[in-house]
Amino acid sequence: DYTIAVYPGSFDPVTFGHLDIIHRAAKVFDKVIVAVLNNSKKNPLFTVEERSKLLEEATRGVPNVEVDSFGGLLINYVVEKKANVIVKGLRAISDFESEMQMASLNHKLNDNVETFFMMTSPQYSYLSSSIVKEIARYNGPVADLVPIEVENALREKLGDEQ
Ligand code: COD
Repeated sequence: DYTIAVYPGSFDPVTFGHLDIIHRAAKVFDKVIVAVLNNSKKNPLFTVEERSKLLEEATRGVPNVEVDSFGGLLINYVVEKKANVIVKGLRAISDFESEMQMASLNHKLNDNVETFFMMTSPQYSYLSSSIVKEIARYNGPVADLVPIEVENALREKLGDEQ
């Protein structure tokens, strides 16, 4: 069977932690759709278009990865894309509770879709988009945490605040 996996997130912005999950998922599943949540309510730093563009630049070398965006319920989007798997990354115990809740709820909404978890690589276990934004806001070094395009976009976006 051809397995299509959806890897959903805010990706505000994409980090090396996200990219590690994307690369590893691309080896396991036939196609990986990275789905950017259109979440104006969460007050993201980057627009959904900016977040998608940064993801596209960062995943250009991986042929079976596609970047898209979605709004509303994730499970409806997954069905619309004819996908059968949701991929999530797990960093710490703190991720577990909400991820367990979302996986259970999504399975209750549609039991043909399974959520697969990948453990973060140890070197990225501390990494999150929020941490990256905080470091960038105070002019700290983010080169080890995000691709160069993201670093530049952060500098541009936060330039007026500094
Ligand atoms: N290492 C490994 N994995 C990581 C790392 C890292 N360093 N950093 C992040 N991740 C993983 C996260 O655990 C997550 O799985 C994914 O990458 C995306 O992370 P974020 O922070 O960009 O995205 P979130 O957590 O804000 O995304 C939440 C969703 C968009 C998935 C969720 O809100 C959702 O599904 N919303 C749609 C509405 C819906 O259906 N709600 C009901 C759900 S039951």
